[in-house]
Amino acid sequence: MSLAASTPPVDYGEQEEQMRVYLRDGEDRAMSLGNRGPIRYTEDGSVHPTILAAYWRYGFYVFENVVSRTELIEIEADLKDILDRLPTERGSPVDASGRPALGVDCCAPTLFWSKPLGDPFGGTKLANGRHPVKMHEPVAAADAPNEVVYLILGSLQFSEACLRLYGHPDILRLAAAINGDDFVPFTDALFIKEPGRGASVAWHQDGVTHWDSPDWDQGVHGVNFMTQLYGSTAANGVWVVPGTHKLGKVDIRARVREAGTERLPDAIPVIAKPGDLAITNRQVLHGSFANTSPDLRVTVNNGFHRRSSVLGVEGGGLHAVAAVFDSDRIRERSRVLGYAIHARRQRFPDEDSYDYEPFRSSGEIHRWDAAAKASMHDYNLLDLSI
Ligand SMILES: O=C(O)CCC(=O)C(=O)O
Repeated sequence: MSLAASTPPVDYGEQEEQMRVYLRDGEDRAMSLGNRGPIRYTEDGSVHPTILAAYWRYGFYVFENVVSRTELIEIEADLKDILDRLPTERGSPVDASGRPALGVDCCAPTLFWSKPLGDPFGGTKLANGRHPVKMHEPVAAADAPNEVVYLILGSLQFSEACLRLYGHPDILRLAAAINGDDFVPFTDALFIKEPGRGASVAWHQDGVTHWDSPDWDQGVHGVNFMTQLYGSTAANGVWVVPGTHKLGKVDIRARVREAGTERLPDAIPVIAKPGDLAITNRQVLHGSFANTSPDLRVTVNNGFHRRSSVLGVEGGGLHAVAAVFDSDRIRERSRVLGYAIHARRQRFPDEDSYDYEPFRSSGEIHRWDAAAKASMHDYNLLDLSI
């Protein structure tokens, strides 16, 4: 797949007019909700409390202008390389140039395929059945491939620029403000929504382990960071139903039934420009529609948890094999954070580098070098999936 390939926009078929109205209304509501703006800190360096209050109120927030143009260009260059190296089709060992394809030597779940404009998870038992309703699957152009890769897990092993982004001090300060200074990694991904091809991600709430826990609260399943390489629109972006992270398990089928459509009336799209960063509470009801628009969306996705949500907990098994997460497992998975911070310091030596409290208190030092790079293969087998 190539970014240059232009795909003629397609539409939602007989639902096109309703969809257009929904997208336009959603965009208006997104811009007036009160959960967006630049990242701001108080004098003592804490994330500004009004930002955190809005995040906890709505379950998501859009930070404007977080990632520099220089960094976006580097991420884009890596993305192009990743796309060039994808298998020619599902099951193929080689890319379009005949080289061993990206991800085919990985044991961890890595490449996710869908038919163009399809909804591979909706209405299935996959991923613990957490996507109970299938989204509308518009018809793709006749010349579209049979399948596209729309999601890549373990993405930091394929891109040093994405690894450096993972060490971004604003991202890590926010992760600490939400999950505590001893926050831990969850998983990393690239979501690729090609114009006229990108798959739906049906309505769901993330998180599988803590819904019935006596310790359940609005933040127990952590937070996802979604950096936008090309921006995010109502047509290609994630939609969120504000406040649903406070409700426990939402009856998604009932919501769609009551609305008479999968266009949930109270949902709000993430509207973002290149370099903006959206954060979404993993419990908030969210999803995205098939991308019939002419605009590509690429989200660099990194998740983080509270340590207390993970330590001693049996994982959900969605991103990695289920196991009880002990402190060795957490330390081993957190190594990648150390590499990210060091790789970033090498590339941006004048930046105020993030000082991760668990490394400070344990004295652990992580260096980003060739050996570290080699050790990243399949690192996401250790994802802390809850
Ligand atoms: O980026 C998307 O379209 C979906 C993202 C999502 O559902 C997730 O990260 O849980």
